[in-house]
Amino acid sequence: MNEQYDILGTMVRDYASIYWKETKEKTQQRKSKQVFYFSMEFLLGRLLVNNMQNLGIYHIARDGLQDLGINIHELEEKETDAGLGNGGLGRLAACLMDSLASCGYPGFGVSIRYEYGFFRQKIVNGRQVEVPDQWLSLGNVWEIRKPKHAVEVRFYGEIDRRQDEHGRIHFQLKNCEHVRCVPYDIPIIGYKNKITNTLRLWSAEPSSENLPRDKDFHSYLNETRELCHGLYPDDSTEKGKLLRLKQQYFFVSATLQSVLRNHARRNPDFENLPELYVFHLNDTHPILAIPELMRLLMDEYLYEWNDAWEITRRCFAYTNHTVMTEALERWPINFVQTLLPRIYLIIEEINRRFEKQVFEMTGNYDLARSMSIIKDQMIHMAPMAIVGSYSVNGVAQLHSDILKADIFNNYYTLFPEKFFNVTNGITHRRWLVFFNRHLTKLLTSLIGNTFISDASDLSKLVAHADDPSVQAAFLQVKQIRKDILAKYILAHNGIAVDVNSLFDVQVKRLHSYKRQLLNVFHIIYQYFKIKNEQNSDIKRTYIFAAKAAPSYRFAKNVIELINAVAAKVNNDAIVSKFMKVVFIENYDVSKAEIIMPAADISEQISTAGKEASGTGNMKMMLNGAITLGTLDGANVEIHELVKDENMILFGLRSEDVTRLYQEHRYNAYEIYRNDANIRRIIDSLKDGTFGPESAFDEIYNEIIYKNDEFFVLQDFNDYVKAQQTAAIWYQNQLQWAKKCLLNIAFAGKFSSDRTIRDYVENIWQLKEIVEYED
Ligand code: 4GP
Repeated sequence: MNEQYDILGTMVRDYASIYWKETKEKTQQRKSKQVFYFSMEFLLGRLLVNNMQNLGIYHIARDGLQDLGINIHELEEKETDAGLGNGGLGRLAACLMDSLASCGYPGFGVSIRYEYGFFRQKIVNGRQVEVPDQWLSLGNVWEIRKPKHAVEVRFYGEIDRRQDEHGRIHFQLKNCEHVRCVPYDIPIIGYKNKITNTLRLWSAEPSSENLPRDKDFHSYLNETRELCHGLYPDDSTEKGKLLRLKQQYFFVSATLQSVLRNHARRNPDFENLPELYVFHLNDTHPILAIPELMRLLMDEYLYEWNDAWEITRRCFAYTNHTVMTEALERWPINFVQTLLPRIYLIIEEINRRFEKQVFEMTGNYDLARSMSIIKDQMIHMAPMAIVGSYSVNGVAQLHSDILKADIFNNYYTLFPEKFFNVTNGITHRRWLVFFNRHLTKLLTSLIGNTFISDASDLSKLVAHADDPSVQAAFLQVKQIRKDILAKYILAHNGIAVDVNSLFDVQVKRLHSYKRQLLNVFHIIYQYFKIKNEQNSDIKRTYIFAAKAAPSYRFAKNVIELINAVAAKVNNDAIVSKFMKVVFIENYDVSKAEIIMPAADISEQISTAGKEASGTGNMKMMLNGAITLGTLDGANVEIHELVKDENMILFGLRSEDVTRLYQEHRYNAYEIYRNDANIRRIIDSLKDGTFGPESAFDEIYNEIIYKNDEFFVLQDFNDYVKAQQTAAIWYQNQLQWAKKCLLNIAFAGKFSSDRTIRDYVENIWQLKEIVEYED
């Protein structure tokens, strides 16, 4: 079966390679501007179905295989997820690549060919255990190794300064470590438009140019191999941190060297670089690309500082994905000095000139210092991104507004023209058309199939939302999808869930600001209530899936709590008649493809102002779920479209949260003391209801002693009310279906095709290279 999958995959890849070559040729001939999307993460998931569908050969292949007695779905299951990402940021990168090609724009995604993807999660005795994700162990049919395009990247060493006869100083690295970077290219196939772009993943190999320095030969080999071992090596240690910095420089240097080498072959100089390329930085991880481009232009191609800077700052654009301060990257100066001595000098000079510029603009020395890239012995990556880019954007309107008003306010005040918003999106082809064919069939029977290439046509569904027969048909489709998920749950969790119950779904990374805890507290509340009343308004199935960062203890404790509550609820003879709790192990793209279509309620309950955008909210909306959420991230834009009648809002607004933080008036203990329901829930963490008495201390302490940083208790009662509203709405099934249909109808905005067009028009300025022929 694996062999059959390999053969099919290879055939599909070879079929796509004709368009791959043509796309490259067209781009060269027309001198089309291209985007290079630099990202440490691409959470691709599986590619077989997506690629065959985009090439328009899925049905032919399916029928052909059937004639040979082969079930295509069984082959599909043989593919391993490419999990080269942690969460939202990585999945967004994958969706954007799909839409870039599907909208007919040329470009590359660039990253690292990690040998191990994000860890696989196992739940053992209710706890998360991490095991390696050996996604390459059976090979990867989609990649092509391109040794001819290899480049050398250099680390460590000393700087040699030499003055030429014109007085110009030349910098050269000597005694450095060489690593050979070999690209593996993966085709990114556009939807039925004959465009195929490239995802280029760089892999590190020992270099024959390397001369032993202070390291022995074997340490050099080991360190080189280690470089691409895994996604985000553990950076709780010095060694881990250094490795991560090395990874960041490794792939940006390799990419820029190869771009410039290619450019130099076809152009007399680099003045036109910004007309031909935009280098997009997916968060700050690839930010060393800015000083690296300066280095290449000055040291290799002999540009003066000012000319090199003029080219550089017109090439880069940067997206921020989070306001959480712990995620804003900073590197100790000595790390960068040691690992990348020349790059450090360039960063220092960028900073010196930037501070001077701010001082000249404002006359305020303190301000200039506070905005500095280098402070407190650290290099601050976000300021460097802002200084070196012509564009800075957030990923939903509220988030972009917060960047301007809050964390990047000083920069915005001085350089307002750099700031943009581009609301995230998801590829609606993967997330609806290919993986929810039941719903797609219903939609095409009602509104035709133009929405597949133009998601705004989903709005045609508004005209059908009032029709009871359409509502009934929708409910039937939902039932089928819930049935598929229920079977999965039975097979993997051994829990029988009722497909007539409300499927209440929270699937995303586990983080305290996303407040899975609020959801669990409500479940505990329901548990006590049902135990007491021996009855319930409706039946519910609470579904969770989430990975916690391996070193994030609180998050792991929440997973443990979810599983402990699940065990209690599911084994209670009375309560389990009305509710079930399920934690689905190892959340990844393939799991999401089963879960999203089955959701009735989409839980988007982060503390307002903290979730940059969210994209799971868009996936569930598109599949006909109702959002129950705070006014945060892209929820705000969902609400603007579907209004109060079709979404359940609750909780603090972002401005309330800011005020609470500023005024230091919040007192979680007071809420605990004065509210009997809340007290009972919190006490249950300690009194042995869900496990040994100290099992959930981490959570208890967070709420009571650390004053509940994310306002779980503050929002609790409003959340309970929101859940009651959901129950009331759910009881009228046809009205419920109408709301779901309207959600689908308004989801067109959240296609990543729209996101790509926003980037293209407002930031990248690319031109389509496609003439649609179908
Ligand atoms: C995530 C944000 O948390 C999420 O709100 C957003 O939708 C997503 O990026 C894509 O923009 N951030 C990350 C991260 O995944 O690693 O910072």
